[in-house]
Amino acid sequence: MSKRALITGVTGQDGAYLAKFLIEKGYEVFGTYRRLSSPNFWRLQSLNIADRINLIPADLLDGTSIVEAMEISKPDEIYNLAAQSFVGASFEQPIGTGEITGLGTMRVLEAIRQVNPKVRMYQASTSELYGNVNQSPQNEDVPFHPVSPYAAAKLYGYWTVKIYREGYNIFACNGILFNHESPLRGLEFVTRKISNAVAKIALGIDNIIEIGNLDAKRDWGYAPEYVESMWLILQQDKPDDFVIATNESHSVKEFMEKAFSVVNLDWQKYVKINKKYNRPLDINLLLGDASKAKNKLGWEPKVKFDQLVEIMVKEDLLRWERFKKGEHFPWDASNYMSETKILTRSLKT
Ligand code: NAP
Ligand code: F7E
Repeated sequence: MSKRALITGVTGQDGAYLAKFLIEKGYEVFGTYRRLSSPNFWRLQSLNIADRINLIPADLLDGTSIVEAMEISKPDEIYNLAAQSFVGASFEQPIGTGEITGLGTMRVLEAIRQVNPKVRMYQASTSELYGNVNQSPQNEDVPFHPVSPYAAAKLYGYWTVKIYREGYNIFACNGILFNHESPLRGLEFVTRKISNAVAKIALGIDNIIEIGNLDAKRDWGYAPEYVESMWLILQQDKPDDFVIATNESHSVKEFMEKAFSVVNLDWQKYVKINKKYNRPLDINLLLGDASKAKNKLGWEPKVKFDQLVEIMVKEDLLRWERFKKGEHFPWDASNYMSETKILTRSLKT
């Protein structure tokens, strides 16, 4: 009989890639989605898997709906990916972020404890837990020092996982994933914001990108590879926590330079600094050490920085070209106010 997996947050970047990966492994995949006034299935549609997932409405704010999702799906494995995941927004909505990203994890663990403690659970923990540490690279033993409401909420989630593992013997694991990106990344995150802007500028649809802290450095990997590590973590004999990273760190400025070089343009002509994108606190440098994952899971990243940037810029170029030709395809641009203005303007010209 095929294994059953329940993914919270299946409509997000990682949820979509993980669902595809598990379907290809022969799993029966269930995924939770939020009831919104407009459906948000563009990622599942663009991967051609929307009709291969059993979709269940559930919200991490509502514990009853998670219990219900567990009862419907009867999973062997739960991947808790749902979160208010944008660090910037966590400063504007700190309470909501705490409720969803922090307490939401406890609601999933409680549902497991009550419905079926044998279920294995993956928790989407994050390199944001490290905050501004002095120790680099960061491995599983480096102490946490969160510097955002998002990171504080994730820290709560991280510890609840450990408490339920040790206290109730639940197979619950933290994947401490460093930033991972893809063409399915939300447009508010810096990498996709840049790849999307570069595509528009190269095609003459736009002429500027406004950006915040160019000096921040991140360890950026490729999301489709990172979701494989989530599955590997749950296939081990014992529950454990793992850092997943590329062991390379690059600045936002380097990302910008590389992205513009893909379309043979000089980035400095198009970039404007706007302080409104700065955060009250930001992390200067993140650099992961994923040796434990390599040794125990056999996981290693293949796509590195330059290739990642190229993949993202080329896919956004393709999208804007298809849009200009009048094609209809699953895409997120129309969900964003800034893009809607450009879409309308382009249609008129
Ligand atoms: P994402 O694209 O922002 O997806 C988040 C998902 O959570 C979406 O499906 C969203 O649904 C759902 N969600 C938000 N609020 C919810 C609620 N109240 N109840 C139920 N679902 C809710 O994030 P991602 O990049 O795929 O990341 C997946 C997870 O990994 C997140 O927990 C994130 O914090 C964590 N993480 C991400 C990275 C990274 O670099 N990507 C690194 C480390 C950890 P809608 O579609 O309805 O908004
Ligand atoms: O910012 C700087 C910004 O929003 C990266 C989430 O998936 O990864 C992600 O969090 C850096 C920061 O990602 C802009 O200040 C400059 O220093 O793309 P980001 P993030 O905050 O690293 C972690 C691992 C997660 O867990 C999160 O869920 O880029 N930056 N200018 C900017 N960032 C944005 N968004 N927009 C700018 O204009």
